[in-house]
Amino acid sequence: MLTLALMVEIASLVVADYGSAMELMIGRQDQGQSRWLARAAVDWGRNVLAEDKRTSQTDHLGEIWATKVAPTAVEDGEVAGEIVDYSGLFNLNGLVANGIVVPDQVESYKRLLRIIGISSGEADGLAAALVDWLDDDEKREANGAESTWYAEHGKRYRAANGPLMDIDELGLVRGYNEDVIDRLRSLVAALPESVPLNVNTASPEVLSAVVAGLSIDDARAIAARCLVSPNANVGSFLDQLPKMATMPPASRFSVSSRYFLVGGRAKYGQAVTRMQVLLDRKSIWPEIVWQKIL
Ligand SMILES: [Ca+2]
Ligand SMILES: [Ca+2]
Repeated sequence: MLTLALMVEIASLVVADYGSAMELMIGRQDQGQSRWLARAAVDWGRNVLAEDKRTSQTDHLGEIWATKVAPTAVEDGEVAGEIVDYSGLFNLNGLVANGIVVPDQVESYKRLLRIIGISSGEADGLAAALVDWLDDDEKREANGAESTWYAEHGKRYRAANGPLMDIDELGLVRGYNEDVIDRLRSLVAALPESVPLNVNTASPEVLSAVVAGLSIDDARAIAARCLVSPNANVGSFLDQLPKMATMPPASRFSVSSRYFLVGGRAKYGQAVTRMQVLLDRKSIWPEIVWQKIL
């Protein structure tokens, strides 16, 4: 398996060549080299995920990919990386399928908002505004917001009427201030399509949100058990749900993951680069959905 150390070694060789030609541009040189290192960390993530797919049928937090790589020193700098399973997050784009609202997903989302401390009234408004942002019509939900609402409130953009590209896009939607987005950030994702939730990596908050009648305490117990003994199949997760819980369709769940976010952070001289890449591991080699340099 390709380790981070090896990736960094390869990157360092490239960096050394690249750097020597640009001695007069010290600042830019540091910037370029920190980017190479961040890229190496992301490549390391792709390799780890490909190796995992080759050797295991399920995905859980005890696997190698889930271990953060702490900042590791390299000559004149350092590099770090981490992989987050986005198939274990609540997919905001799932509130609407093919342009049409999915009512039970909206109910799950409202539960999630309440779990993170948002009042019931505010949660209803936030869910309605997001549904309007995602659905393909211009008919406004109660307390929602379509293009006319944005125009009336001095915004120079229309409702997207399509999937979110990224969580940061939430900042454009009615009611989503920084506080709300910060609370949601570690729990939700904007995936390009509906995929089953990986119950082995989902947080207690998300589990409790997607299963009506599963209390946050029961969800914490299930998640804690899963760390010790991950579910080999969806059935073993469903068996642990309390009798009061409303059983969602089993097809909503999975014990493996398709989407991952790989984050790389590198420092070289004065320059720091943070890079994020969303990967789709539909087949063994994960494909890049988007990438960002922060
Ligand atoms: Ca795996
Ligand atoms: Ca709409």
